[in-house]
Amino acid sequence: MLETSLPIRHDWTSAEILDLLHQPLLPLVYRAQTIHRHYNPDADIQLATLLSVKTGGCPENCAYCPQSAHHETAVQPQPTQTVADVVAAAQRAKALGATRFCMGWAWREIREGKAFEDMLTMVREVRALGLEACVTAGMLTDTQAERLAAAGLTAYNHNLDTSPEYYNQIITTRTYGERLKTLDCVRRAGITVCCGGIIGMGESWGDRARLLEILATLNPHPESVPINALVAVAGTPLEAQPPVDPLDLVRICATARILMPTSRIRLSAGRTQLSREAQVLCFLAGVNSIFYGDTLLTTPNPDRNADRQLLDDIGAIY
Ligand code: SAM
Ligand code: DTB
Ligand code: SF4
Repeated sequence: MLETSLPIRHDWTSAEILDLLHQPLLPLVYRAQTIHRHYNPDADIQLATLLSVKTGGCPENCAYCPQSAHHETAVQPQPTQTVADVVAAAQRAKALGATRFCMGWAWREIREGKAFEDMLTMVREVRALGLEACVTAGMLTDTQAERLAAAGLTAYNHNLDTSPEYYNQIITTRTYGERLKTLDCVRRAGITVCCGGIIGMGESWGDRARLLEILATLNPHPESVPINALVAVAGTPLEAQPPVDPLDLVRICATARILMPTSRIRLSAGRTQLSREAQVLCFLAGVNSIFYGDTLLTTPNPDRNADRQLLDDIGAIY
């Protein structure tokens, strides 16, 4: 039977996923593209713009993150951005063609108070512009998730980052279980889930398969799956990690597309290290979103004009 006529699966095993990851590249990409075109016939590429609302000084010790207070990096803690500044940034992003606006807070968890009330206002204002709104701000409670849902939040980003087995090599200030619990709160509140990981932190192919297994056995699948290539930032414990082989990234994107046919697969951090051709291969493998704008949260992203040129050169719908 044609794979595209089978129901979407939530029972993938890591052995099956490893087998996919190890397929010859071209048949793997062909299979991913076939599934992609069946489930997402427009194959449009969503442009999402990121803004760091609260930068640096984070109490968590994520080994990859330039914003952790545990690492000495060039990122200095900044005052939290005001509602007016955030709304102005969202207006600019919209005028430049983004349809989703993602706001980040370098927090372990959301706390009650003015900062949270401001976050709710930012969400309402971004939605009022007709943009999708996404927030990433660490752990949250059921009540906070419900309030974000009531403000109109489209998605909450909370990444699992890597496999449960490799997790404590990367972060020790929180557990994988806490991450999953937060995702559950988000889901229960009716907010869509944005959850993915980072490739290139020294993890094995087995770890990559396990991360994909956890994502692909969530039911429903996360609506949005960011695939980040590590940005090795000076001063972080992972500063000396070698860059990911772009073809490995293509394999991971293709496998994510096969496992989660209707999710937006987002080629996220690390695009400055990728050639145009490598990015096009990722699109062929089923990637259908990128971060659009000159910075991610604190690190560079490709130039806006270069991204538009690339999308125009391949005739992409965006
Ligand atoms: N503090 C919140 C949290 O960790 O959930 C939200 C902000 S945090 C910066 C959002 C995500 O950015 C992380 O989960 C991680 O996947 C990604 N990220 C952070 N630093 C990165 C880096 N150097 N390279 C690639 N991805 C990174
Ligand atoms: C995601 O998975 N990647 C984005 C977004 N979600 C919040 C963040 C990437 C951050 C890269 C490092 C930085 O710029 O600080
Ligand atoms: Fe803090 Fe998030 Fe960075 Fe971890 S990834 S240090 S939780 S901002």
